Amino acid sequence: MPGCKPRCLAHISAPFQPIAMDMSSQTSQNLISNFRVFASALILGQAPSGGLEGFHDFYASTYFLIGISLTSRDKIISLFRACPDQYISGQDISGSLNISRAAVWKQVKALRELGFEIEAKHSQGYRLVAAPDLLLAAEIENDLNCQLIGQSVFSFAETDSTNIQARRLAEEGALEGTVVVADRQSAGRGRLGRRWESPVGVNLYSSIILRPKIPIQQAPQLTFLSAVAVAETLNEACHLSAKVKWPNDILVNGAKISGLLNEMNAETEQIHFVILGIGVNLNMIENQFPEELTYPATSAFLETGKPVDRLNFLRTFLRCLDTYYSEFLQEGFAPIRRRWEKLCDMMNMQVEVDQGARSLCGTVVGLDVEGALRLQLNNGKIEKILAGDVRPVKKNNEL
Ligand code: BT5
Repeated sequence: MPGCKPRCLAHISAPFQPIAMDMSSQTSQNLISNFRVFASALILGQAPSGGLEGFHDFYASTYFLIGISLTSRDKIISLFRACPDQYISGQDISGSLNISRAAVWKQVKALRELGFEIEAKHSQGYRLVAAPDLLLAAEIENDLNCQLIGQSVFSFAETDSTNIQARRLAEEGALEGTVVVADRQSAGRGRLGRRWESPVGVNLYSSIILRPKIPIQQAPQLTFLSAVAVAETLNEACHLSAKVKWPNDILVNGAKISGLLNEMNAETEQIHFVILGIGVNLNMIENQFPEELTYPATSAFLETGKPVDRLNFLRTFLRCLDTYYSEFLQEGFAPIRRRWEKLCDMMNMQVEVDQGARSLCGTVVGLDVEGALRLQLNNGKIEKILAGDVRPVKKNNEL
């Protein structure tokens, strides 16, 4: 990007490198140096391209395409939301937006084309009857009542990856708490270059910019914070029993319903920004999943048979994230760690950790302050697991 110093962009879920460490070793030092090595590898592979021009290109491909100004449309939606079930006269709308009555009519027509049900009554004006299942910035922001999250919201009908867009915005100075959402991602990303399937209009694809003033080695804690917020939102809003799986998955009945891709931009000891990338399968159906899945996958709809209101889900999630993030900034990691351990599907279970070169067996006894999984080996020693694939040990009579 022009005028931009090269900075490191790195995945911050715990597994920086496939190694395990002894509790007594110089963990922080090792974590930081591993992180830097990993980070610089990523700078080379994923140098940002585009810049603000690129951002405008994408913006042009949003709902904007159907011919209405985003600002006017958002303002009209906000007016309707501020006066639920009430008629607003064309004159009032035209006065508030400083546009002609004919332009108001054009905006209303365009909103109807987007799926908004708007009643028009002679001498009374317009009334919003029903809104479509779209994640529009004005709908997300309206009365959100968060302290930090959602101060600014960007909504795309389609983009490559919300994480890429969030990074562009963050590099341009976007506020802490800025939220990016898309209805579809053409290049949704998982970890380590894997793909995240992102079909149109059914799921949540969102990235949130944070600018925490914390030491770099504490950044992985934010992965656990976002995992707790996603799992608790699924449990509250969809009445599921979601569990967290170390390091970055959320499972329902053993199948993956959500994945997190958290990335960081930092220099020496300072974090410039963190991007929390969150994908949640809400209304996805069987034939929308990729054929080749590493693990079984599911959606809230497949689990409950009930469609999920995506806007409502997102707003509940953002409020939950806001509460936990504010708590994290004030009280540190301890409360999040406790919640994560409560939601962990493998606490006190015998597991096998596959780290490529070696595999370990032990009992999961918790999470450490840096986000490593604490595994008690059969000899009683505690190993800190920083990377690896963790699976429950199958008993002899299980398939
Ligand atoms: C993840 O990676 O689980 C992180 C996914 C993060 C997605 C969000 S969406 C918003 C933001 N913008 C992005 O571009 N990304 C983030 P990982 O642990 O590597 O899992 C990827 C693997 O999950 C794939 O290799 C597939 O096997 C499987 N998979 C792909 N799409 C899936 C889906 N929709 N649901 C469940 N599993 C999926």
